[in-house]
Amino acid sequence: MIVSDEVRQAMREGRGVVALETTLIAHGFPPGEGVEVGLASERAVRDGGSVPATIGVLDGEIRVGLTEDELERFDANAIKLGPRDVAAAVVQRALGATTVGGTLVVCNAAEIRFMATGGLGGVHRGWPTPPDVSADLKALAQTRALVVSSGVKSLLDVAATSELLETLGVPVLGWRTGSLPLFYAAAGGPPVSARVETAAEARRIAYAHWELDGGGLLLGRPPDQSLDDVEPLIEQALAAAAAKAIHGQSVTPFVLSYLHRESGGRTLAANRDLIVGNARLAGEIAASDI
Ligand code: PSU
Ligand code: MN
Repeated sequence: MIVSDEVRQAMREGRGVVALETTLIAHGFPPGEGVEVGLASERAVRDGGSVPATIGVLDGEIRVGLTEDELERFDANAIKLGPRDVAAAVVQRALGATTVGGTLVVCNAAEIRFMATGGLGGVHRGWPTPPDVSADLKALAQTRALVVSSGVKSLLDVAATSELLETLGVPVLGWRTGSLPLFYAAAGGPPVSARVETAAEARRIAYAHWELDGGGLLLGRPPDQSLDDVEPLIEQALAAAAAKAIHGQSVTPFVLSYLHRESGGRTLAANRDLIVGNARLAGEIAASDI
């Protein structure tokens, strides 16, 4: 694992460090736009007072903290790396973009305690056909990290995912809300386990959970601009994926790009804005005083 000088120094000085993933850069947006979102997220972490640590696998190494040139290499050719895929990508020198789960296993090794993303993976609709549950959930349960997201991606079965998070003992915090955000939409999700009002409060809950030997926590931040009419389009996108027999790791990228296209770019703008907002909040939490 290679930790950049900046991230290494920030950790030595006890500054806030926020991990960012590369799957959304490589597979969450049209070519070129993912990199812009990644760079904007890094700036947002800095605006929040912390240092960004974007994570991926490059040239046979796990990298924690990337330069702009390095970040630009994470295009659609990158393999999507969940927790089980990182080791093989390193040994086989693949270009690998880490998912939330893949990023969290690296956070565990690097002792990074905060991360931001757009939406967590979870239980796919229709379970057990397909029997598809994102490895993000197990990785989150096992890693001492607080992940800021706009809830769980709403192309999933959000209610089932929320139940599974409870079973796994993952605290689900709501950022100034009592319900888990629905990714594009702010309201209507299942209840959170605790509502928080300030960055310092979120941080204190995370550290109190870790003192009890707990693992990861999810903090759901509602999107600033709620898109409340996307559900019919999500159903269309899932039907299109099924008709094309798309399954496994390809489902999420297919559905996101379908929505971006068919919504005339509205979901794309919403997705970008919520990711950047989550990065900013994670930066504030990581930098806040206990
Ligand atoms: N958030 C976004 N866009 C994304 C993702 C999150 O706004 O593309 C990615 C994350 O990397 C997450 C992955 O871990 O989607 C979930 O993929 P799957 O459903 O295959 O586990
Ligand atoms: Mn899956």
